[in-house]
Parts: sequence; structure tokens; C-alpha cells
Amino acid sequence: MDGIPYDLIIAHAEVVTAADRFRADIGIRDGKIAALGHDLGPATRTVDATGLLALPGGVDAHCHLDQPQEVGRMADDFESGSRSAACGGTTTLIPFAAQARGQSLRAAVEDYHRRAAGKSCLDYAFHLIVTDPTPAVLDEELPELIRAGYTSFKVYMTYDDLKLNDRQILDVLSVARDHGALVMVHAENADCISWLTDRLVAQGRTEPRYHAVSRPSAVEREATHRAITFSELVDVPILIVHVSGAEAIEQIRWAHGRGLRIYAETCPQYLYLTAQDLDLEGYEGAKLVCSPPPRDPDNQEAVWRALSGNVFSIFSSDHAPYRYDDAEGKKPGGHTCHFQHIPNGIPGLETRMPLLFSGGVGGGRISIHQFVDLTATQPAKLYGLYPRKGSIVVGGDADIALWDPALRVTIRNADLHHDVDYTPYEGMAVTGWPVMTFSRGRLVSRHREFLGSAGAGEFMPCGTPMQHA
Ligand code: DUC
Ligand code: ZN
Ligand code: ZN
Repeated sequence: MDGIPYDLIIAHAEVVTAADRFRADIGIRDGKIAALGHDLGPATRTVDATGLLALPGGVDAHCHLDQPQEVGRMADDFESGSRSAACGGTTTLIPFAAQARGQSLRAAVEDYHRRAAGKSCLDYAFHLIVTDPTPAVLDEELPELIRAGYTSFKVYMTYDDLKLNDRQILDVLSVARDHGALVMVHAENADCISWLTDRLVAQGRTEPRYHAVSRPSAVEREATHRAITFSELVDVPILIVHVSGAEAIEQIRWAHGRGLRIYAETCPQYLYLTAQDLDLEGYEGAKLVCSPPPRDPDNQEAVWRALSGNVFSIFSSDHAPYRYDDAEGKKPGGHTCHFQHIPNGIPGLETRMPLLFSGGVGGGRISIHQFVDLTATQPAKLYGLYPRKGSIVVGGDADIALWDPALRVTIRNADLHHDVDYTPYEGMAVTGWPVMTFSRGRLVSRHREFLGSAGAGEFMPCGTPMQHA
């Protein structure tokens, strides 16, 4: 205690981190946690957190905001996306700066900075998406960008405009190994998907539900195994994103059994949605088209078990927002279309943490410490933002969500803060929601009302990934 008043004291909080649970007052000064203790002294402002849990603000390490598309337009930019995230207890975003083929990576990064600056109300970093690994990209741009704080990049094994071939993926992994970066892999077999798609379309099976039929678990399983093999060959860790079910999980467990450093991520859609949800009346199933597709209840159970057994390191939203009733969204050009042309992705920034809290902690499937680890601590560690982000620790940023663990909420799109005209979770009841969220000590949401301001968020260069993991 140095006599200088704190800017804010969060009093009587039940603080929960990935490792600990203790009662303390949290003293905040200049946006940082300055003290954890009791009788901390004067403060300009005090918030009474009696009966609430103080958890680290969430780190959503997989979300797409204002990402240019070949067809259509994402509904959320950095302003609406960060607003929505804040109201669901998230305080850090790591979206993607995507390289278009023929574009330099540096240009993609500059473009993303323009999109985020002055808009994000939360702090953010960027992953890169590498679609064109030319010698200049591999030998010059990536090493330079890694040094500048862009230390993770995603590669796709599918989508014509994004996918890399096996040799290109090996090249990218090799750069990651030499320069200390983490590669995220979208693991689905492109040729299998296009072969299955052509057959379905030839049979006149073009409704949204055939999206799931065209991307069965086997295509994800095969690609997951291939990615693991590449990681082993190059001797560099990778992270498999958006793992959807038992077959891919089996490959990841197999890799862990061999001592390979394979990190894995899953998302709410694989716990709460199934392929049957794509079979809604008329064209409505388009709302749930995302890749990999949601599977079935047995696979949902497998994902829950893998979460509880620590197979997954992180839990992200994969927020990829398209409006349903929109010519730039799920109805390209204003029309319904065949499943293979429906923009891929669903919204989920705001509902990510409450859905896992409710079904996971409330449902007795994971501990509250695992919840914190999956949603905040491990993503911060894996992507080089720890300990500034991802925990409640003296010296860290005062990014804190005060949760009412007993608050019952029925999810309604009308109450969410994104710019999407639906939520896949409409009508679902959850227990537990953050009632106040602080970003660097600033109150950005209270009782599901947004109180932050556009542009208050800062870009953060990332350090070496996995250093604390
Ligand atoms: N992959 C993602 O990571 N997000 C949206 C669509 C996709 O295929
Ligand atoms: Zn993906
Ligand atoms: Zn994604």
C-alpha cells in the first residue's frame, strides 16, 4: 500500500483463476491490477462484488471480424464485434488478417489495422491467414512479421481460394519452427469434399442440410491425421482449430500418446448444435452452415469428454458472422442457393463463455478452473499474450468479468449486441452470465448493456507462443 488511491477497487470478490480460488479485493490503477488483498486503502471508485465471481476476461482467440470475402460480407466489424464480445465477458480478441492470393502479407496486416483502429472497444491482436506462401512471404515477410508480434498464422487444407497443398503447409510449418510461431490448421480434406459435393449436386441434393453430408467426420479425421503427421515431420507444434467430434479427437489423443505437441480448439457449436439443426424448414438451415459442420449427440458427448479430459487447450467462438436475410450474407445476391455456395460461419462471440459456463461448470462436466483455462488463460499463453492477458495477477491488465453464477438467461438475438439478424442459440436457457465486464479497468458492460467506447481497444503485438503453456 503506497497511499495513492486506486482508480477502482473491486471489493469482496471471489477471485477464480486457472489455478486458484480466493476471496480478495482487487485494486486497479492505470488499467492494471495493482494489488490483491484486503483493506487496500482509498479508491476513487469501489464496486461491491459480494456474491459474484471475479474471473479473467475471456480471450476469444478465433473470431472473424470485417474479413473481406470473395462473395458476400461479414456482418460484424471491430466495433459491433467487440461490443458483443464485451457483453459476454470477453475482453481480448484475436481475429485474422487474411492474405488474399497475390497480396503481400504486410499489406493484409496494414489493411486490418485500418479496419480495427478507432473501432474496437477491446484490446486485440491478429493471427495471419497465409494463402500464398511465395518465397518472399516465406523468407522475408513471415520472419519479419513474427518479429513484429504476429506470431500465429492459420492455414487451410480446404476452400479453393484459401487452401495450401501439403508441400506448402510443410514450408509454412518450417518457417514457424525456425522463427518461433504457432500454426493453426483448418483440417478438412478438400478433394473429398468437392467429390462428395459434386455427387450430391448431381443427385439434386442441394438444400442446406447437405452441407453436413458433404463434409463427414472422415474428411476431418483424415486431414487432422495428415496435419499431425506434418507437425511430426517438421518437428513443430501445431494447433488444430474447430475440432468437431470423436474422430478428430481420436487422432489428437493418438498424437498426444506419441508425445507430439498437438494443441486443439473446439467451439460452442460442437457442444450445442447437430447436423439435424441444418434441416430447418425451407432454407433456414443456412443459418447453421459452418465448417466443420456440427455432428450428432454422440459427437457432442465426445467433445464434452475431451474438454473435461484436457484434450483441448482452448475454447473459441469461431465467430464468422453473416446475416441470414441479406444479399451479402446467407442469401448471396438475395436468393437462396445450393449448399456449397452458402457463406460458411455462424455468430457466437457473446454466447461463447455463458454456453460453456452453463453446460460445463453448471453441468458438472468441467471445473471452474478448467473453464478459466480454456476461455482465457490458455489462449493468452498459447498466443503470447500472457501474463498481460488471461489471468488475475498483479501487474496484469485489469480485464475482469464479474459473473453471477446463478443468473438465468434465455438467449434471444434481440438481446445480443452483434450485427447479425439471428443467433443459432435462440431460446436456449443458460445459467450464469457476467454482470459487469472491465477492460483495463474500464467498465465496458453492465447487466448486458454495452458501456464501452469504440476505439478504446489497443492493438497488442504477441510474444512467443506457448512460452508459458
Ligand atoms: N473456418 C473458420 O475457421 N471459420 C469460418 C469458416 C471456416 O471454414
Ligand atoms: Zn476454419
Ligand atoms: Zn474461423
